[in-house]
Amino acid sequence: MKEIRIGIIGTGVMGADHAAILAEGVANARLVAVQDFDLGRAETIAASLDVRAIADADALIGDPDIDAVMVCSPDGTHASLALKAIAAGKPVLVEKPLAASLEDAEAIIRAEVDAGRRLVQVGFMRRFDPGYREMKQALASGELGRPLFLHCVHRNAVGPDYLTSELVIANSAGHEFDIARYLLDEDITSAIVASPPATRNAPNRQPQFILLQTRSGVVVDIEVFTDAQYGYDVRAELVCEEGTVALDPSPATTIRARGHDGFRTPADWRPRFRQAYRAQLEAWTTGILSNTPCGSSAWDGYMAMLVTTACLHAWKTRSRAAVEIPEKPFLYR
Ligand code: ISE
Repeated sequence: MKEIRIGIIGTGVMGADHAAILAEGVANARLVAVQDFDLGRAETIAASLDVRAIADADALIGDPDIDAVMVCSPDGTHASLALKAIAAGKPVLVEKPLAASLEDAEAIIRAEVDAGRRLVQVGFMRRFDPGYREMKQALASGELGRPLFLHCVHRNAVGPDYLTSELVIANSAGHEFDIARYLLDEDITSAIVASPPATRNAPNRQPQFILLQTRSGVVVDIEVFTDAQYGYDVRAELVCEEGTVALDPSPATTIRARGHDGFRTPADWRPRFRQAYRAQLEAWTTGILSNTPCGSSAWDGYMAMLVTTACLHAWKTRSRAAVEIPEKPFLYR
């Protein structure tokens, strides 16, 4: 079977993580080049993984020895790089968010529709997490009946300095919006947001509590607390007519020490979703080879951004905001 030769744009936290996973070996995939605006950083990673460092992102996208591109550069660059990959006819896995503005996301959708094929996948890796997949299967089996509530918790140990109350919604909560649409298989149509006061550990941002409702009426509540101190913790429970299904965070081992009995929480999302990142890469490259795109499409990335926009409006106006969803192009049906 042919191998997909991959080039990564951006070797910060996520680019470096993807590069490390690819270097360990992913079926059908081979990392061949990395690029970063900090050429020294790209060169260091390239040397350690025995791949090429390319100085310029456009050159990486146009390189005839690169079949597919991963965009892991700062959020503001995602849209223009995705558009260039579409123009070059190359599959592109864009880290979330798809774009920095709705206009840019819409330009990506138009470009894909004009190209007549799906080239963009958005890096909402939770869709490949075994726990979330089992939750979806349990719902699809019908044994639980109709879904009523989806409870979600998203806690980080310590947020980065630049994180504001808006970014808690715009950056972190996006994963919850996408996974809620994936699990429930329907669109989110309204949002309300309430926020407690900032904590003494992070006085410049508030935790957020988001209440969404789907088209059929399922209620989704999301706590996003980026400064929970104790570690990275993601939870989800789907409550249905006949029972519930929940993520079980307990790993295979238990630690008993210093008066505690339990398991360690991961420091951040990378170890927690390691399996999901790997499965996402495998599914992406297998999908390229078989011409069957998978994962979150550009449309899904755009939907997450529309929910974000509604949440920010709801937060600022302290009112319920509707999610205005345009007609879905045929390409994404
Ligand atoms: C980060 O960008 C992520 O993607 C993580 O999954 C999320 O937990 C974190 O809050 C975001 O800042």
